[in-house]
Amino acid sequence: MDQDKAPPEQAEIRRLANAIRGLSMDAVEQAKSGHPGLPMGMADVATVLFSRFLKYDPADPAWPDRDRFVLSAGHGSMLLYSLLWLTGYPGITLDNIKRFRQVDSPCAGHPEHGHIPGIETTTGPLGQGIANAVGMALAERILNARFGDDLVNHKTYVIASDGDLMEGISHEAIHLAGHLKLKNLVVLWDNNNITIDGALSLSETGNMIERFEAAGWQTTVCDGHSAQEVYRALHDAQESELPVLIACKTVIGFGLPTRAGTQKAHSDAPGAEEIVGAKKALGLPQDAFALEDGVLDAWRKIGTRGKPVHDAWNGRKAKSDKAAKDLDAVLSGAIPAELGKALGELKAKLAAEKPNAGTRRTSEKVLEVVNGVLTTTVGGSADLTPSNNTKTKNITDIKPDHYDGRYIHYGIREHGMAAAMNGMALHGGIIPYGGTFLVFSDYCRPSIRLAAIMGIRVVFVMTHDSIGVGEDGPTHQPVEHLAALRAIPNLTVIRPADAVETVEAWDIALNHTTGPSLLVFSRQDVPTLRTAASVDQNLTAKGAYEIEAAAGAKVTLLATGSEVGLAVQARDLLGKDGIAARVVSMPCWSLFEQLSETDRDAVLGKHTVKIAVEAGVREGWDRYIGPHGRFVGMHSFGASGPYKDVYKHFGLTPEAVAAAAKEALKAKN
Ligand SMILES: Cc1ncc(C[n+]2csc(CCOP(=O)(O)OP(=O)(O)O)c2C)c(N)n1
Repeated sequence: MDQDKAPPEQAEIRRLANAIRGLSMDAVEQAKSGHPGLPMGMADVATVLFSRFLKYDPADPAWPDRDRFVLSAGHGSMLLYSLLWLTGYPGITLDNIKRFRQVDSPCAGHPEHGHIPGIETTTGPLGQGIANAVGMALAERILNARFGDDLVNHKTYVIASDGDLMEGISHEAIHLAGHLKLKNLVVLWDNNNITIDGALSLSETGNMIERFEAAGWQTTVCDGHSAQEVYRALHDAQESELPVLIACKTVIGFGLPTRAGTQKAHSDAPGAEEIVGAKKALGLPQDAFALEDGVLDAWRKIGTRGKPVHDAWNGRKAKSDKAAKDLDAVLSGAIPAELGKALGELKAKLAAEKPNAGTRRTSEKVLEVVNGVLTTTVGGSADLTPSNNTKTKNITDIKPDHYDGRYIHYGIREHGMAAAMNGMALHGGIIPYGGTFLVFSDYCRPSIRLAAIMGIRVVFVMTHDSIGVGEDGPTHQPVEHLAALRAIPNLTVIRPADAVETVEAWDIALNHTTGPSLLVFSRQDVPTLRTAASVDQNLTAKGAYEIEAAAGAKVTLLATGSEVGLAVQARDLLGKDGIAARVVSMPCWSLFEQLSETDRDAVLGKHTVKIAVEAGVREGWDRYIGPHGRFVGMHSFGASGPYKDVYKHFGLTPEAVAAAAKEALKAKN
């Protein structure tokens, strides 16, 4: 944004900022719930940012070249709601603010992406926002490398609190941003020395400035209540070659007569007396939600500042026909039909070749095709690239100052990786996928959960899916993870059984635009079970389907991933004993749940005895196996040893499955 040349007047900024303070106090008081401290403390900083630097146009909140603003400290949500309403964003009214934190209001307790245009990401779990912002800033650099300054050249601004910077995820995010030299990232730290328990000194003695500098950031300090100092700091940040930290010294709850500067300002309704005193001190009208004369007009005018810049961008875009078309295509996130065709061909080829391979290896083959057809996929791994098989030969690395690649070495930063992927997806123009071991999905879980809440397309690649990991032992063998991940609403967890299902899983994940997918791949080799006859449709998309039929079946063996092959062997054993058993592959429970009851019953085999086979814990399986069924799986953590021995050790064998089926049949009859 072409900032105004001269720093703003202190009185002007204070008057505008006090509108935020008044709205925030009143909304929290009305709701008898919320956090007035941060909005009141950071109002001056935010006002300088929104009135002088931030590039945005409320008339088109989705303008792709807008600056992103992330309120990482989501508890201060009234700051964001005030700014969005004051500057004239659609989708928010004063009535909405009056109903802050009520179920019918888009002004939720913490900012929720999708509720109001201008909420770039859902925040609340501290540390996530700043880590999302790293992904947004990186996405900008990647698209900038492709489309140039004329079409893509914006910044990502973050307001982060002490809590954001104390959370471990911030370490990963800060170092990743520093390493990648994300010069378009600016963090405004609300340096107020207060957390919920009291003074920051209760729990922190580190030097934040030195910490950021050690990670490769440019840093500066300012008085967060001085318009000139905040202006100067933001002005200097514009030309930085490094990511920038601006430490803004502020008073939490600025303006509250007795609570300002104390932890009492952090949350809770200030109370009538405190509000009366604050409004007097700040020169605000006493009536609830009333603004000083002319302030709303002044804010609305500020909200139009971006229009000429936006118009100029539109003009440049109109001139560059081909690039503009490409940019639109990339930003649309659409998957060309060509990909479906290419994946179909790969499926047929794999069904014919019948590889005996870990699904992680097949996944690499799929990605080779995907990355060849799409230009929007950006892969990565948390330092497990050769194990996760996430890097294909046709893409190159993204490096500091070189953002024209499509692969990110995230380092050993699972949490930061997952949050950055969310940020890239939110930014738009990129379909992020990234890998680690399934057991370390625990380290990504908070971000996976947020991706699911936001309903964004992110593909989490989780290899080494079970005790099949073998020698690395129980620390590396997931057992409860599938159940725990399946418990996250709106997360599509797919554990393919073979090469064909692996292709289908990727097809589903890439085309699924309303939520994240998590693909679970085996380390160890698995046979190809699907035949050429069944590759013309995506059976994985049904969630579960009969992979081996049996006339007059008495038993249904339900299995996922590498255990489908095991179930097929058990079926053969049962057949030898004259017991007809069918096998159902269940790669994705949540998709299966979307089938009609009749279809589900047909797949499960209504009148058969059901045996579930999965190298994970039992949680969840009972709903499919019913009271007469059996579960063959894990009842404890795993053990270190060659994987075939480990399977045997825990009774995950075709013989054990066949025995369980016989026992269940006997008990039923
Ligand atoms: C991951 C996570 N842990 C805990 C909380 C609960 N919580 C909300 S704000 C906060 C800390 C408040 O201190 P600070 O971040 O400095 O914010 P301020 O008091 O300055 O508004 C905590 C612990 C949270 N939102 N997220």
